Amino acid sequence: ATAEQWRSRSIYQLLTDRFARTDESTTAPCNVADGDFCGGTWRGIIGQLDYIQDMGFTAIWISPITYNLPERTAYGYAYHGYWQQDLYRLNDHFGTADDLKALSQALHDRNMYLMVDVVTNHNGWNGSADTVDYSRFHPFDDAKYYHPYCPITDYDNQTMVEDCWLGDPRVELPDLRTEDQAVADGYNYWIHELVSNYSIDGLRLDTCKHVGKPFLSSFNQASEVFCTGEVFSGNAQFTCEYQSSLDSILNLPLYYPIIDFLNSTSGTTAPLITALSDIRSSCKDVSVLGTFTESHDLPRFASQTQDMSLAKNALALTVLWDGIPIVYAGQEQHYDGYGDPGNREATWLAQYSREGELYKVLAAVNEVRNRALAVDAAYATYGVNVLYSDTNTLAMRKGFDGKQVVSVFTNNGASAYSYTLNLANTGWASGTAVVEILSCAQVIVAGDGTLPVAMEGGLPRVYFSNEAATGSGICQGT
Ligand code: ABC
Ligand code: CA
Repeated sequence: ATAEQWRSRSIYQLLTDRFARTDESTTAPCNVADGDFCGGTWRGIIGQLDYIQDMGFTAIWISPITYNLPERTAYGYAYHGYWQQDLYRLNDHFGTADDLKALSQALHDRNMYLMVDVVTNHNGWNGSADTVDYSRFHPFDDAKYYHPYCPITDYDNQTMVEDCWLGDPRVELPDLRTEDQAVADGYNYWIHELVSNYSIDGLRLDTCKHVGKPFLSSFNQASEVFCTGEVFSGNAQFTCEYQSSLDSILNLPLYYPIIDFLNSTSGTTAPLITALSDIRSSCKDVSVLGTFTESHDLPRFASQTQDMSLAKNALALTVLWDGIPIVYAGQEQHYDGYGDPGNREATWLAQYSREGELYKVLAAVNEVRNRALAVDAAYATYGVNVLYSDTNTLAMRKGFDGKQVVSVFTNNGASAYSYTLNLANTGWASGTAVVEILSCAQVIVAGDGTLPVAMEGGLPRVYFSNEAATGSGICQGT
């Protein structure tokens, strides 16, 4: 699928080993500190697609699917899939070729997309650089395909970031010479075939900051599908530059200001508003950036605050902001692991419960976004318009007249006092009937044209017109 097709999607990110088992167990132990395989599979995912789809997601992003180093390392096994050794062999912990095809088919039967994580920067080796046996890798089975060993010690030195090795002497990540034609040709041939063999709809490209831009652009083209790249930097200018070579990038520059605004009651909106304009002026197309507030590399939101209202604001903002929302499995269950490996908890241990408050908030905000896109595809390209902000609260509009979503986010927290925020410039005329989709409260735009927003308990508020909601599942069709 193309960038234009992906722009209206909403992605659920999962680590294949940690999301669902073939036996559908919800009690199989998974101690994150051990770094063991916990038993998640592609078949297991098929068994839980209702759980994902009922939250309103229209795509999933799974772990890398290739064969990884088989040994137990000082950091445990390669359960995450980022320690690749053979491009032409599947990771048999996750299933067979038929299983992966069945997953792809099951998704397509539901009109959902499959995004696969892909690593091109390195392979994985259990041990130090001087012990690497290059013949164990396939197809790049000789030292000549790799940069000579040097560790990345200075992340501000871009030559070093691209040409030296990630990893450490416990697990080294031998660095491919992706600037060489032979290596680029090998990767391009492989990805083209992989995408077609498994009917993959999109790719998440790992470690893009460590790979040259010319390679990225040829790889994106060769894949013939949408690619979003991981450029691990909070700097908007630096990160956005990669959108000249790739369809999309993960919005790290937005991640930090969202977290700083919402992870405590003392955060502020100003850095987020600055980031909005920085990213808009630096990035080629903000409508296809990946918006997220958790990932398998970063501390869970709930490891920073247990406040449920703040968690709800973070999820609502993730889904309703510009770009393609990405929610990392477990965020809906308020998991609170702190960083790698603590943030890689097994989703099944929460029994795939749909009763939790965050599951319901996600279902509601995905539903209104899906509806807004269905009534007007241009919703995706209507850039967030900030209607109001103070230190702790931000109100915004997204979407053209009559089909807009107006939302209010606050870091006042669960113990906040109640008040009414009379919001101007929503685009709705006085007398318009709108519904607050998280509470299903009916609200009429006031005679002076303002929308009376009932702020309570630090909850986010999200409004959509009754007219645009009619016939949808939003608040029972209102
Ligand atoms: C293993 C162990 C860990 C152990 C670690 C040393 O080794 O499991 O317990 O702590 C995979 C596995 C990991 C594994 C690693 C290494 O491989 O998932 O469990 O860790 O063996 C991607 C993936 C990630 C994956 C890899 C490698 C890459 O998402 O899951 O890890 O295939 C860098 C890379 C980035 C990478 C990330 C983990 O590390 O650039 O591609 N992610 C700064 C640097 C960034 C750096 C980041 C790491 O720190 O600039 O380049 O990312 O924390 C902002 C700045 C940023 C700055 C941040 C912290 O602050 O603007 O530049 O980022 O303000
Ligand atoms: Ca590199």
